Amino acid sequence: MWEKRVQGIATCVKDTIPEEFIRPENEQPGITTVQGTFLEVPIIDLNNPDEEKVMHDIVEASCHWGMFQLVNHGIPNEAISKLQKVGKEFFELSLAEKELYAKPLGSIEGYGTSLQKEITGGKKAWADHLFHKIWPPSAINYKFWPKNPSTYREANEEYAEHMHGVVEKLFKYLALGLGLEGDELKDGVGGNELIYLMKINYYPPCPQPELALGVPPHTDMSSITILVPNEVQGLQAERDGQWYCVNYVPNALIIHIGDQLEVVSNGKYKAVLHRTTVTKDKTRISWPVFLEPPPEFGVRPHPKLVNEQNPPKYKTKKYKDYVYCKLNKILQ
Ligand SMILES: O=C(O)CCC(=O)C(=O)O
Repeated sequence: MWEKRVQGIATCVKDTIPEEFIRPENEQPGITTVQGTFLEVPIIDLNNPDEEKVMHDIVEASCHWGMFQLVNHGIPNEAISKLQKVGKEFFELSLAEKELYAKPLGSIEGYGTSLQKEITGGKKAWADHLFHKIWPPSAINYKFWPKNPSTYREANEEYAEHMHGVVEKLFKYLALGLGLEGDELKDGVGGNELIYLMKINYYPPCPQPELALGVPPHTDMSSITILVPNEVQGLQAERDGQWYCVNYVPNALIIHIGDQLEVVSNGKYKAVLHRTTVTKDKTRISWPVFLEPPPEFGVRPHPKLVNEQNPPKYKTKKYKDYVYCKLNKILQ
């Protein structure tokens, strides 16, 4: 099994990486990254007393970038550090201990490496991951939460609790910005049944980072993704057909607009196309939390946002069907 995990491969390879990780030239970050320019992704202060400005900035960023960084977001730095510490410690365990949490066939939750069907162009991504739901309590399956380190559960529960404030504020501002009532956008993607799916991406050092990708280009299937990275650079976003590095801002939360928010807003908010790169000598780790509708929940353009002049641009689709089509590359 060790040879299947990228973390294991990374410890065995010397100067060159196996062929299955070498991306085609039109995807290689060494060729396709705009060098020397960091993308000026909007940085928004969520604690700014001028709420009109906060709303305006969030709406602008969501319409034109699909991405922004939130500072003064209300999640204590200590809670984030604890989350990062236990996640890092889990990946530093022996392979045998990590494999106790290996994804069963057909499960999204668990420890693993990208599935064949998620792999683009037959190439593999330079990353391992762990997925598990952290909210609501009825959706949690603790069998996928590592017992080692012993504070793993406490750190994840604490982080989930702190996230609620950010989630509520984001949905409220995004709704008001479309002329909806405060709850209406969140209700359109699952309301109180919204699922928080935690993922840890573990990107080990890579001897040929210019040829490989950590995560290939994609938009998130979620409504919104709230991500904290460690301090190692690696997130890139597409802008006008070019790939740019996104600057690491200490203690910021990176917000991605996902596909379901694009649907419910009838295309006003744009899901961001992004990918990750890896580095020669540092391990990058990131903790995205995907805010997802329950599987049976039908997502559609909000009825208040469509009319004769603005017909729906997307079909109504149960989230589980959306996921199936996207993973199997079936036209939505
Ligand atoms: O690691 C990152 O910064 C982004 C991760 C990501 O896009 C994903 O896991 O879907």
